Amino acid sequence: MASQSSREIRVIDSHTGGEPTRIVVDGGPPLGNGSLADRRNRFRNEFDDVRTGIILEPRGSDVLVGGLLCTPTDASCVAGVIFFNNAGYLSMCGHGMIGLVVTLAHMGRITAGQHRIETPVGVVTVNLLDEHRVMVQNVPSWRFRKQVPVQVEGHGTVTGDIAWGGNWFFLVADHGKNLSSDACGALTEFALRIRAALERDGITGPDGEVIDHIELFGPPSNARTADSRNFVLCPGGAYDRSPCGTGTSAKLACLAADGKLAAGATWKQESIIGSVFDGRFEVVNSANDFPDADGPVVSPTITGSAWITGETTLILNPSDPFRMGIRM
Ligand code: PYC
Repeated sequence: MASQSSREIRVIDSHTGGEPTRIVVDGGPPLGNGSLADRRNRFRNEFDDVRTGIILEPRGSDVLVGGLLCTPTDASCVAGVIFFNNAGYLSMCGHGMIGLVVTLAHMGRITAGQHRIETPVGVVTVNLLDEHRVMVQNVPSWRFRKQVPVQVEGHGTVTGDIAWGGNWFFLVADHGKNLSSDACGALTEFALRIRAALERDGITGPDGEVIDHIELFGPPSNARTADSRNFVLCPGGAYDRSPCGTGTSAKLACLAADGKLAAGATWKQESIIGSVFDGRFEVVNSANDFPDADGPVVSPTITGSAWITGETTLILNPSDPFRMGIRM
């Protein structure tokens, strides 16, 4: 039994294509009623220990993505969400959004059909297709730079595209690695070296944004069920078990820019563990809003499935030396 002064946080856990999401449904930090971007800043500046308590061991793990359920400022939205992980705060999270929508349905807050969700980087339209399957219309996605060479320690030169899909990605195909699920340790180490090389060379987004996701591409395990397989390194050093919704959006922007996929056609992106997201895009005519785009700005739609894995009350007892997580 929790002591009187323990903090209790109610969470609902799910996984989307193997990648876990933990939605905080009660007991989160008091962030006020400002914009979601303001509330995310307040979360970061004043309550970051709550993030670490929820997401780090011993209550969480490096793989877990958290989402704080918020009251939206936009009355047309059913909910707001601020995503976070072991390293900090995510602008958007595709697998997490699919997990959130299935969680809202599990809570009885939504039924099948279209809904709007507010995030710190804009409103996202989602469609609950059945109990598990969700379509997410992600934020506008675009390529910033094509085929940027970078010298990777112990490997040589790789070239990658820099693209935004709700987070910043470096997308690499010429790595020469076998994207096999039993090579995740070596792939993680390799992707970390690519990230270090980008940092060393000052390679960033247009306004100096850190490129904190590395995405490696290879052939699918079965050409009948997917178009490509990926390995995605997340900011905190864990790899995405799902095909990564924002990473798939960045990929769609690059395919559109290269004329390799037509608007409306389906791209099946397989993850390193074999789960698949369906991706499609429409071109959005907003070149003025994205003067740095190398290619069309696309509105990506990502479809995947999530399952509820548990409902828990986290207990943060003041006498527990690790109530705010194991922070190293
Ligand atoms: O699905 O967008 C995503 C995502 C980002 C980090 C982990 N998953």
